[in-house]
Amino acid sequence: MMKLEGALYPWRFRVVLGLLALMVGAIAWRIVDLQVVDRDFLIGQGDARSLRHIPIPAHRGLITDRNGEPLAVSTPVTTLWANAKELQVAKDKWTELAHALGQDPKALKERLEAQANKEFIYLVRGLTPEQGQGVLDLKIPGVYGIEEFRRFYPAGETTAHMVGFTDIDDHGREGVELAYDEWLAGVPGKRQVIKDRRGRLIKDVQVTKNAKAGKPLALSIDLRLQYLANRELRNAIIENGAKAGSLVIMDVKTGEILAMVNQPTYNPNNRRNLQPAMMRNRAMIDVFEPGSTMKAISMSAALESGRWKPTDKVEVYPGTLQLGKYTIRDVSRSEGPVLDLTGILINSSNVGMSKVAFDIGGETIYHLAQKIGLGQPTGLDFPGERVGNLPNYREWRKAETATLSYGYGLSVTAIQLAHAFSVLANNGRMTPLSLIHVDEAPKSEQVIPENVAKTMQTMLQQVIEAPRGVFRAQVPAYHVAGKSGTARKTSVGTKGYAENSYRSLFAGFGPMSDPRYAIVVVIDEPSKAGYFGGLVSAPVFSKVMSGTLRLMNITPDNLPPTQQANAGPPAAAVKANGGRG
Ligand code: 59J
Repeated sequence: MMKLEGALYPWRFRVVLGLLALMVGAIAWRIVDLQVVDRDFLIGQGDARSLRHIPIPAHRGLITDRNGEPLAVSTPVTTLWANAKELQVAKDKWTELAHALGQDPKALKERLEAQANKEFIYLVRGLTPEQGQGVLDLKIPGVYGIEEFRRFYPAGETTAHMVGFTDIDDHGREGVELAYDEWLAGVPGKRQVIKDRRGRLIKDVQVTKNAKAGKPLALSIDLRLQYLANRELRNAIIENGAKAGSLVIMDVKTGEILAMVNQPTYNPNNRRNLQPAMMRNRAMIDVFEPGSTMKAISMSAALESGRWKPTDKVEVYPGTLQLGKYTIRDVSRSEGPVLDLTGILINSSNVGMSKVAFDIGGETIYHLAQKIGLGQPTGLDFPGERVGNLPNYREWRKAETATLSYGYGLSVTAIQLAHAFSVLANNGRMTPLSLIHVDEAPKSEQVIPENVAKTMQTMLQQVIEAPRGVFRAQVPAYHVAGKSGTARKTSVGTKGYAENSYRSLFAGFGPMSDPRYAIVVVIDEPSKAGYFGGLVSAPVFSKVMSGTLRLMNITPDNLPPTQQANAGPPAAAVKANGGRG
């Protein structure tokens, strides 16, 4: 007879059964626990390990000139990065990768070894999408690509200082790119993706936040004028062996800056070997003593005082004026011992100007200089912009009054000087400066009486058109006005002025029938034949004003009688206004 073992030990059977039941129960509980109780937590944890948010780059706003010509354009680029940990298993592919990236295989190897533990390192940034895809197609484990945008500057060095540039992360770093960064930048979006354990993208899930594109910006500048200004300034710098220079063109009615160029300049699309001197937007960040261009402001103050009219006479003989131990000198001999106010401007007599200044007082000149913006904030807030300095002496001594009247002891920027001359050109009305295209002229303020401004226009026209005038500033077919200046530069270290380094200036406007454009030319340290503003800077003014009036289709106001009927080529126009070209 067979006997069941279990029957022999019934307690054992029950123990095994009980244990089995317990195990089943535990498993069942764990299933319930995982599937029901901890479900949400676990799904969340799982997703966190595979669902990722990656940023969607925002398209940076287009910068254009006033006519819509592109000046800063965002183009899509591919940036390649690597999970260096993952790349360690593909050491055999490193040389191939280096060649594809155009990098030195040894240098890449050193980098990958030094950063072997990093899960994210940049391999190369800003490739064209085609170049980037070419490398990705090699399918080297651990090599990935991301889409970015990079700025391209179609006008290159011509607009470099004005437009500025962005850094590698596409944030504004200089110029308008920096000043208007918030406006241009936009807001990056977010995209949800699923990645595997190694960070490889498996699936695009959804866009959780759309990228908000930056806004476009139309500048006040006219690219055609910018090219013209840059070309003429560069030629003059080379011809005169000068160190640097600036040129500004303004619309006197709207306050818009139509062109602003500096030399030396740089190519913003290739910033290797960039020297600080090339990057300076000198027209706004360099200050200088305006020298004799200041006489236009001092003379306005004299006329406004009501004590002087253009034909009033002043003795300038013998061309020097002693003030204690201080001597004021005229550089060139004046046409006579006595000059009227227009004559003081034409001959650029420091002595004559000083005598007028003593009569009206330094404060009178100071107040006008202040109202017209010299040494004052422009409101443009351009990165690095300087304000300059207009000192207000508590007690105006003769020497200070004299030197202020002919342009020393104060410092200004080229932009401020252009703004001041634009007020004279705009019949005494000052319009706020703008680097941005404005649709209609903003409100202007009468800072000089209209009749004074108009008288100054006539006097400054004489400075160019009179027999002893600055004939090199004349513009064929148009009447223009302006003032030259030649200022000794203050020498660093010493308190005085350098013997042999000068700044050649010219500030003017036209056409006289209805002044529209003001131009300032600054040439720093001309070192060839001459250095007088009337010799070095006046011809640049002439060429740039001439080109500007033609490009802007301004009707000639100085055609010789025979040509007025059928406005032909204005070749003989210079002779018609008594020119001495
Ligand atoms: C000048 C000065 C320096 C500063 C002088 C230019 C003064 C002065 C002390 C000597 C050359 C030079 C405060 S010159 O701008 O008078 O533009 O075509 O730098 O006078 O007192 O060997 N400009 N320039 N002066 N300083 N301090 C004339 C004049 C001017 C010309 C020519 C000839 C100076 C007509 C200048 C021009 O109008």
